[in-house]
Amino acid sequence: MKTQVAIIGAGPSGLLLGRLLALQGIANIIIEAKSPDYVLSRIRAGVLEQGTQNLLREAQAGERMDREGQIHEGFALSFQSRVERIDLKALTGGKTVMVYGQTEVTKDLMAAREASGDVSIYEADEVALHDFYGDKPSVTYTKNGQVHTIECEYIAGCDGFHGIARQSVPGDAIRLFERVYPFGWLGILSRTPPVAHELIYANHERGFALCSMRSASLSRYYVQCDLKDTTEAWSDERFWDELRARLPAKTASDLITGPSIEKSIAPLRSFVAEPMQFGRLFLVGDAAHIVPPTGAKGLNLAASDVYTLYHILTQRYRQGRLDLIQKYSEICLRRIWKTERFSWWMTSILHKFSDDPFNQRIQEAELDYYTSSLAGQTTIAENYVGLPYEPIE
Ligand code: RFL
Ligand code: PHB
Repeated sequence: MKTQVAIIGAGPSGLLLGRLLALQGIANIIIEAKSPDYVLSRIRAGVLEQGTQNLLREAQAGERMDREGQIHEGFALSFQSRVERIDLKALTGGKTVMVYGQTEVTKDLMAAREASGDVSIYEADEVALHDFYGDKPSVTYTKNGQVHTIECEYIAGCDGFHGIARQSVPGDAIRLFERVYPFGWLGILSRTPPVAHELIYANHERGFALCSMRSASLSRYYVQCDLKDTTEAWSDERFWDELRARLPAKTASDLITGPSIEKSIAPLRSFVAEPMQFGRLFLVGDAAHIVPPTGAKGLNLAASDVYTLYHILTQRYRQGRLDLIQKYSEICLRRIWKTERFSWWMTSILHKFSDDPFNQRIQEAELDYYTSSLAGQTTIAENYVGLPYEPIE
């Protein structure tokens, strides 16, 4: 098989890039290790920045999002039994975010790809990248015991943190930056109405909690947990009791509970790989960087990488611009590091890092300071709605 761009991974990065390139007439094939059902079963992000929404519209995959997604004009920070609202819209000159699940985004992009007839290969084993430092890169994989080769001009590594693309780069060509946090998030999905109309991020001496949602009848809640915890150790009852204990009294009493329909534990990590381009290979999304979910940035950062690569490749194929290829890393990394900083900061002010009460008081003072100052609220708001994209010229 032959194509222009081989895309490894059918998560949001790979599907969105594939769709945008196809709409520009740039041929691409997606190679994914898992089945479509498996990809859709991963419950992850829920908050989309305006830049991400716009890109989905440009990909002609935003119709259901615009119909079913909820616009959020603010969110709350809770600490010391207080609830302080960050008014995103007022603080950013009218910007908002959209609550629409990653599962739905993925479903919409998969449907668009199926309708357009562009090739996706699911359940591909032993995916391997070849010759991306030369002029004729290729990707091989096995399926049903047979080896297949895709010859291409560029490879987009959209295969997540554990993918093969980053691992295929020689160790001396890449620099890795990492921080692993000493806790995880235990998340549940339940068919219950959300406890509030807007998200609540709670700092509490027992640990962090988050009240989020997917729709008017579907809630997503998280509590900070120990890294050694297992979902078996957390009955639904234990989860609801712990969540209630970490919320302000009024919110706790408003909480409607029900059986969980999904329960999982995610470790928290900050990670950046530099650079993100190696000859004809580009790393995109979680393959190149991870943020802890506290700022709701992972999927949005993947979308801004896609925006940059999509524009660079479009100019490459439309105008023969080769000079932009080498700019991919620096353009992406400027926005990535600022977003890494925000996600790290949100994580550090909201989570319990130790039993030392001094730390708790410092976090409370920091939250008090930021939420009582217009400058403080503004810096939170402009990062939360998403920093601007750099134009590609
Ligand atoms: P993905 O989604 O991991 O997709 C990568 C795909 O590549 C496939 N793959 C391979 N394919 C072929 N060959 C191989 N060797 C392969 N190895 C892997 C995988 O099967 C998979 O299908 O990466 P992508 O596309 O870059 O998307 C990134 C986002 O998924 C991620 O950043 C977000 O989910 C992070 N995230 C959040 N982001 C937000 O913007 N807002 C949020 O509110 C938010 N909440 C979250 C989150 C992530 C969480 N977890 C579980 C880590 C909440 C949680 C709990
Ligand atoms: C979610 O709804 O899954 C969600 C929302 C906000 C975050 C992280 C996750 O910061």
